[in-house]
Amino acid sequence: MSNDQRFMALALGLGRRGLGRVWPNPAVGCVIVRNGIIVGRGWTQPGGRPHAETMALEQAGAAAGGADAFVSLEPCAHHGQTPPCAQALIDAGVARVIYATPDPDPRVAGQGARMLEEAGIPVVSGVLQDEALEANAGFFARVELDRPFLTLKLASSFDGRIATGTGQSQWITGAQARRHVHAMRARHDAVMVGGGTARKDDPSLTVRGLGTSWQPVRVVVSRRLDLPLMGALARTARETPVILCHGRDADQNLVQTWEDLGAVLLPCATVGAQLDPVDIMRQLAAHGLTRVFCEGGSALAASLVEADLVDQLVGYTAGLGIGAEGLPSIGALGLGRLEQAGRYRLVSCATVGEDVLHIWRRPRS
Ligand code: AOF
Ligand code: ZN
Repeated sequence: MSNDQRFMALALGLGRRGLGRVWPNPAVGCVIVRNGIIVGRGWTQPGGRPHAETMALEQAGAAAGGADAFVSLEPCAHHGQTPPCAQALIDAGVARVIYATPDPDPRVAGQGARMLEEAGIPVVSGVLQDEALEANAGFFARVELDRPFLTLKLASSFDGRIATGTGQSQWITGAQARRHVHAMRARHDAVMVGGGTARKDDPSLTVRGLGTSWQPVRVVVSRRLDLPLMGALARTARETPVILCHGRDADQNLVQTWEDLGAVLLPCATVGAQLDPVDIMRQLAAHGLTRVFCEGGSALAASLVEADLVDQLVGYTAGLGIGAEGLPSIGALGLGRLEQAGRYRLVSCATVGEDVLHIWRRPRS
């Protein structure tokens, strides 16, 4: 690893601290290095501002003059609540800017690099680019694909069931796996479930037990909005945002009731009797979400897998068999042949307590 790569790896690590709490913005990291010594570190702050460079430059103060700035994304060129980061780097008198990957946001898209070059500052792009694309896969998906990066989590028995035939699901996986799920939730902008799960489990979908106060948004997909009005989500919609993706044909009284409870309502298109999963994702991206963590149930999981919208599978598998009368983790897909099933590639496999954690990625060309 070169020195540039080493410092970029640090910037990337700092950037990842923001994951789940900077949407609609990317989670960027920045280190300012003078004579081989780090004089400033920054990362995108909760809510997406201040940007990473602002924080790092502030920390570096006058030491930024003549220093190298490593940023995990091309510095921005547009005027937001503060002047562009490219301008801030110029004003600070940095000697060189090294960034991992260009910013696809049309307000930046190469213009950050151009501003720096026009000011006579040497710019290096593409250092640890793959890692940067991975770290901000959510932001890139939102800007380039009009949808969030989607992870589907399945906590199931050895035979892929998420409940017994009588509906008992608590608990298939152990306490450590469930704690791991909370850590996963914390790194996503939103946790999403289908209406069936919201009705049956009355989940709160919050992050608990990790000493963090930031919460992901809760998303429920329910065409008819037939969700418990006295449930945990309804009770807490004012404290922690609840987004309801519903059909345009949902009962207007229910739409009003949920608005009064403090939920955000996103009307979505339907295909046949179902909500269109592509439109659900488009609406969530338009709302600014970049990383969505779907926790089922089987009908929503099936519609997302069928539409090939799932980028990552996170499986927690427990050592028990529930049998054919149990509820499958993914509902019917109507597959005739194996070639019709999208293949995922194994990324990692580990034990978490008594259970196995396996993570899979859908290769995209
Ligand atoms: C940076 N450093 O830390 C981040 C950047 O709404 P605004 O004004 O905050 O701008 C958001 C855009 O800024 C976002 O779409 C992306 O292009 C860039 N994010 N840029 O130089 C940062 N978070
Ligand atoms: Zn910026």
